[in-house]
Amino acid sequence: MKPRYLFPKDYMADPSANVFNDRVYIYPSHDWDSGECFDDDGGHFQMKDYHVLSLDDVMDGEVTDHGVILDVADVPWAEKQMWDNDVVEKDGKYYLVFSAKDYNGVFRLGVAVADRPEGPFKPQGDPIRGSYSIDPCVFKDDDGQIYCYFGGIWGGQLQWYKDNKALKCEHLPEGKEDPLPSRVARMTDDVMQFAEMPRPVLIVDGNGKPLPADDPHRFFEASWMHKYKGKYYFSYSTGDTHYLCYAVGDNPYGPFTYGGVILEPVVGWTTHHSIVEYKGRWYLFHHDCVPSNDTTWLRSVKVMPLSYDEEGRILTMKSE
Ligand code: FUB
Repeated sequence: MKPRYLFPKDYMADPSANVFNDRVYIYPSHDWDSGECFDDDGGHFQMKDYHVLSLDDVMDGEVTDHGVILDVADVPWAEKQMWDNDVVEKDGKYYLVFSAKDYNGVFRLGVAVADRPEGPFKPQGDPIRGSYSIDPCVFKDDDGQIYCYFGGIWGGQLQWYKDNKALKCEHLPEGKEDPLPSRVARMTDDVMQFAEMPRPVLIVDGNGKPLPADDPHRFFEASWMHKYKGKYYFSYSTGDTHYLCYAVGDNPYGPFTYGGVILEPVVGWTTHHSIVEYKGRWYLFHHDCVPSNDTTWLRSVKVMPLSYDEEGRILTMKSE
């Protein structure tokens, strides 16, 4: 089945798909042409607000755009660059966790709350204490515990942190050094803060050895977590090597054993995705830059069915 571009009317990226009340809600970043030049720190991604899209038939259904659900002008602590976000439901409330730069140019994660999945979302006055970097994924486990996975290298600033402390000088591991890991923290019961210090998300090979920094399949950004047949699938973008990959673990903290490539290189610098089950089928949501003729900062959200083999391996897909 051919992939489907979901919203040709506008440029959107980083789609976080969730099923709420038997409907699929997609929370993307909202790309636009700000006029900023391309740079390795993502200065060309100057997003100012979030929309939510929804549908009830993934490959054919009409897509509803519910309009702006949060504007950076309404977030007291955030100045600019509203990058990836994700939403989790708890006790009938919806918690949008998002990344944006504060007035010191530092990426933080914030929370905004709504009574309905389509918002509007009311932001908290301050970012999550001890949060840093970008690309939150909020995952609710079967026991109701909520975990936040986050982090991104280069423009996402992860290389400025070690053991949850800011460094004086950035450090980007090279060669056979251990790579910079994504982070995971359990959220408090009110879903407003980290309940613990973030822990590194370890991706290991079949012998239990961490993938080294020069492995083209090491973590870069865009964490996502889903559960399939009782196993925890941590998936992510490899950034500058342009893959979406996954690794499998027995619990939400890992370690996760590298599983393979989900999607071969896509058009555009970034790859970012989410994986969700709806009406008994699994789907990969992601973005590329085909409709904008390979303009890195003008991305379009896509969806395609995703399959597993008998051993639970995700079958690699070719993007078109
Ligand atoms: O959309 C801005 C950034 O580009 C995201 O945070 C990254 O994951 C990449 O898609």
